[in-house]
Amino acid sequence: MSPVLQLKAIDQDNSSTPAGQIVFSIVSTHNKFQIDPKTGWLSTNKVFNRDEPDREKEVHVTVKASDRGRPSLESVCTIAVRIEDINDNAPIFDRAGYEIPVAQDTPEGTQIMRVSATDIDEGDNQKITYDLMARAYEADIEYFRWDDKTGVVWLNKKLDKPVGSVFVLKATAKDGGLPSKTSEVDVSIDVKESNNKPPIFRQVIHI
Ligand SMILES: [Ca+2]
Ligand SMILES: [Ca+2]
Ligand SMILES: [Ca+2]
Repeated sequence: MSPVLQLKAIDQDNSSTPAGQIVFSIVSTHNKFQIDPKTGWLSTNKVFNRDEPDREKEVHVTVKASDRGRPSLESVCTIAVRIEDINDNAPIFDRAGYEIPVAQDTPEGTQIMRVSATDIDEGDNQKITYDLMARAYEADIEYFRWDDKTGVVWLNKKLDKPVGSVFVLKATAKDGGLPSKTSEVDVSIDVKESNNKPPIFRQVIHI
């Protein structure tokens, strides 16, 4: 239950008579808010969710100020309550893991892959920063460079490793919330046979 705002109403009748005494109540039937009949303090009755699936970005509530006169006179007012986002979702990678074959003779500077994650929060809470790190051998990471905003990964130096070698890495996606939330995923880069072999003569037999 969080306070939202205090409603004020003025009644020109004398406040020492029932006709000048104000009682606040809620007209809306959705039951998402409550109001203190005397002070006019409006407060929440539930936890809202801006994100999927509820998408409660703005919630309307209609309140009523009635006097105690007979008959009672009243006035109604509708308030739009804007729901602010909290960082309750971590980024989610578009794959459970990445397994990328890269030819052994791939030139440095070639884009070899892109990691991608999405976050259903808003603003900084959904702004993702990517990082890549070696799981097995720290020096492995020197073969790669990446853009921490787009998740694009390039080869940073020639793959001077035998065919069949595997770089065991991990990618992380961290959002900009306070506190932030982070997800990680396995990335393995497999060194494959070169695509471009030089032509080789077949054995020629002279008779
Ligand atoms: Ca009145
Ligand atoms: Ca988030
Ligand atoms: Ca959220």
